[in-house]
Amino acid sequence: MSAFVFVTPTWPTAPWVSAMRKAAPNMDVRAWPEVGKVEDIAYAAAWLPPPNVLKSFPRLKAIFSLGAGVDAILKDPTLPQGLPIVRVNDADLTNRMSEYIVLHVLMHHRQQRRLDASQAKGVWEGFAQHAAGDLCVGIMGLGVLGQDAARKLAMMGFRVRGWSRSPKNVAGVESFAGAEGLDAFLAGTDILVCLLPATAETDGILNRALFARLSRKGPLGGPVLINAGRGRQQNEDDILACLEDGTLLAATLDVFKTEPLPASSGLWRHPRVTLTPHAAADSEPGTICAYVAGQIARFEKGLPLENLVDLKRGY
Ligand code: NDP
Ligand code: OXD
Repeated sequence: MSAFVFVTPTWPTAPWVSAMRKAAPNMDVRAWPEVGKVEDIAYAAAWLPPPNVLKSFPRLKAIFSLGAGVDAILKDPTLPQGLPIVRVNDADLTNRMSEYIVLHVLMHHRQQRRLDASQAKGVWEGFAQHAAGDLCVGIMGLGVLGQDAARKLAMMGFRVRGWSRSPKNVAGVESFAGAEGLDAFLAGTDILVCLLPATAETDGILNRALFARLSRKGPLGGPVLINAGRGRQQNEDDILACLEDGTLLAATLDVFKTEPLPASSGLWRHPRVTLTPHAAADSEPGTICAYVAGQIARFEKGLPLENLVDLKRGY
């Protein structure tokens, strides 16, 4: 019988093994490094697999990323070539991300950090509140996650625009595409949300030159950055310097160049930075394993796998 293995050295494996056994009761489920006979392994689900592990399974048929992003798998320099790689596209994960984006857009829009500071000082002090429609939220990455967050923000009355490689048709969301669409996209954006995948093209994209192109006409008095994509995309020195000189008003960051964020980072203590520990949209073992088991069932019936990674694009 073919076997399934988790290769997740930085995660506790017990909840994943038990969720997969529940989702696929007839599957022989294992967890690296207790892989048994490597010839048995037909499917692997991974997050940050150590080099040479996936490569050591000679009969591997497909690899599953346990997150929506696939950079954690593509960085394996020994990744076996020619195998399908499936990424997560799951309603539970998508809803979690949209909750995070809506929460932080609202937090900046309603100036909650300033109100918290007043409360901490025991001061009864309000700040001008604006209509949602006075602000434009610009989402970089209008894929599965970006489109869902865009729809939910538009439903709340925000003006919403998105930027992607190819143009999109999403009700209530203005679409901008490619390098030629970036300037116009940024020029009208008050709150910039990044939900891009980590690729060679998006590395370092969130930098001073880009922040300087954001709108400065919005009611908050300066542009806000929310990054829940990947830390590789942001220049953290630029973010701190731009917060100091007013190029940025505030930031919410869920992802960092180095995770956990080193104690020495000035981001920890900046009064206009809100940090979360890569927790915007956790992969929940029950729903993700049901999704993976469903994909394997399709594959074994001869149906195509869904949500395949395009290695040429890198996502
Ligand atoms: P998708 O692949 O569905 O969407 C990616 C979007 O980015 C697409 O719209 C794509 O354009 C666009 N894009 C990619 N490269 C470029 C580029 N060079 N220029 C312009 N647009 C580009 O991914 P998801 O929405 O599912 O996930 C997005 C990312 O979110 C993940 O890769 C991961 O990094 C991050 N993530 C973070 C989590 C967290 O907890 N912080 C949790 C889950 C995901 P096009 O549509 O034209 O292809
Ligand atoms: C993901 C993540 O890519 O959690 O799903 O970062």
